[in-house]
Amino acid sequence: MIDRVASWMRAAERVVVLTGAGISAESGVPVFRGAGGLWRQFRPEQLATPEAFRRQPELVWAWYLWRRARIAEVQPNAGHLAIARWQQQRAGVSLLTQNVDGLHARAGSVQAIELHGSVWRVRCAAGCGFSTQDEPTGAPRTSFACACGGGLRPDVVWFGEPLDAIDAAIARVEEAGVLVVVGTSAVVYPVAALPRIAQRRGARIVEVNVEETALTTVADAVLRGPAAEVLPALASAS
Ligand code: BJW
Ligand code: ZN
Repeated sequence: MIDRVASWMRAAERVVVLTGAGISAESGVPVFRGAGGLWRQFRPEQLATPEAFRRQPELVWAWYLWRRARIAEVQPNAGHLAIARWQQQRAGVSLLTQNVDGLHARAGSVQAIELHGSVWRVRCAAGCGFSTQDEPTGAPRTSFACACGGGLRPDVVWFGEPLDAIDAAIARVEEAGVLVVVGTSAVVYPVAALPRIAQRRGARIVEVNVEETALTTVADAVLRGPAAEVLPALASAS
């Protein structure tokens, strides 16, 4: 199967890689759903919504600062690195990620579209337009007030909020010959719709995941296994 997928990738003018939390699992970043998932300890509607932030900004910020601290102490893995190398070695490989951890950039990927934002970016919740980027190597953030008098929030996409980059992502997958979907449960929309959009335009859909997902029956090929093993193997085969 891996050789078949590798030959599709060689033949494709444009390859798009779409990643989810599973690609960072082997770096030690907890996924959202399933065993060890972040949502097991915290209900999403408690923390990842604009309402939760309005009600309890301190609690929501504490969750993000805890996640930042975990992310800051881990490293990109062989899966992130394989994608970055593809982008450097051949033209036409673009990366869409649902992840907010910034590990693709740390692995050397360029111009990843971060569909759900980044835990390292902060913006004004009152909408004055202020935005800034914190560094994983810096001291933990202690100020949550904007100069305009409003509060600062993590620049991530919560449930019920629009994805600024979704049109750009749709345009990318519509041009793809192959869409490699890595480590996502494929249940959160609108990102979960991207594989079908790509397939309608003729792309081959490849799933890389340790488990069966909502995408498995749609995929043209399924590579079962951890991303940090499957992606380097696919890279050597292609
Ligand atoms: C491995 C592995 C290894 C493990 N190797 N694999 C009812 C029906 C349909 C839709 C809706 C509905 N009700 C509401 C909606 C819409 C809603 C939605 O989709 N909800 C569903 C959950 C029901 N979507 C939204 O609200 C979105 N916005 C929207 O629709 O706006 C409309 C609008 C338009 C115009 C104006 C205004 C509004 C926004 C969604 C935002 C999602 N945000 C989060 C949080 C981001 C910030 C943060 O991180 O705190 O994004 S939720 C969370 O889920 C996060 C993730 O990016 C996202 C996806 O999760 P992911 O990556 O798939 O992770 P997991 O844990 O689910 O899966 C991990 C996978 O890895 C598993 O498959 C494992 O097997 C695998 N794995 N180890 C390979 N080593
Ligand atoms: Zn402000």
